[in-house]
Amino acid sequence: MKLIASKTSPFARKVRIVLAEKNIPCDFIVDIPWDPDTEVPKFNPLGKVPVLVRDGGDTLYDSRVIVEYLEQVKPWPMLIPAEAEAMIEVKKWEALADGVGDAAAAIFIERKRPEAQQSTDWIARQRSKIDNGLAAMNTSVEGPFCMGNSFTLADIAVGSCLGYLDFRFPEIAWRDRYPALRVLDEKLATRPSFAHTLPEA
Ligand code: GSF
Repeated sequence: MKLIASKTSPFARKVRIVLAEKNIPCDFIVDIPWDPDTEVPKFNPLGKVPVLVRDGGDTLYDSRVIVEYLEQVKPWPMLIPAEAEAMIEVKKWEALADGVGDAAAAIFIERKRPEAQQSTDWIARQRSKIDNGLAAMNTSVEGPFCMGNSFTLADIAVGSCLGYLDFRFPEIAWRDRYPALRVLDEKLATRPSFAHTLPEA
């Protein structure tokens, strides 16, 4: 299997952490979808990373489909609970964390445009999604993990999102306002799967 991704994408990091936690071998092909010579559209018509290329050439996207697939391929250690309520709760966490990542990535892209073309309203709207999303996560963390004693995909999605904010928007300083997320992040940072996949330019 091959994972086509950038080293900065929070969605790709989610997949990389799942691969590491499940100890699934996978080649990592770095491709930045914004580069003029990107090959991503050959693998994903949406031109987005991450893309998983299965042995045999079939491709999977997006990150939520990929992690679901990896859970099917190698159920242990279990990252998505089998029990329906807990499974939906994990998916809700993932949607929330991915949504914060989407809003942060949208601001990053907007700020790349010439200053006169940037929309301050659009940036403010995305910023409120980040702030509201972080506040919702902070009040929902049960401890020690998002959903109590079990380490799940919820923690992987949240940790990836927080790492992206540190990387692109350190000025948000989320640790000062969201103590439960700070404690969670400190715990997650001790796992090799998180330590070895930190975003880098
Ligand atoms: C989001 C992927 C995405 O936005 C997923 O895989 O979960 N829902 C999707 N990827 C960005 C890079 S990053 O911000 O993570 C991407 O590939 N953007 C290129 C583009 O043309 O939008």
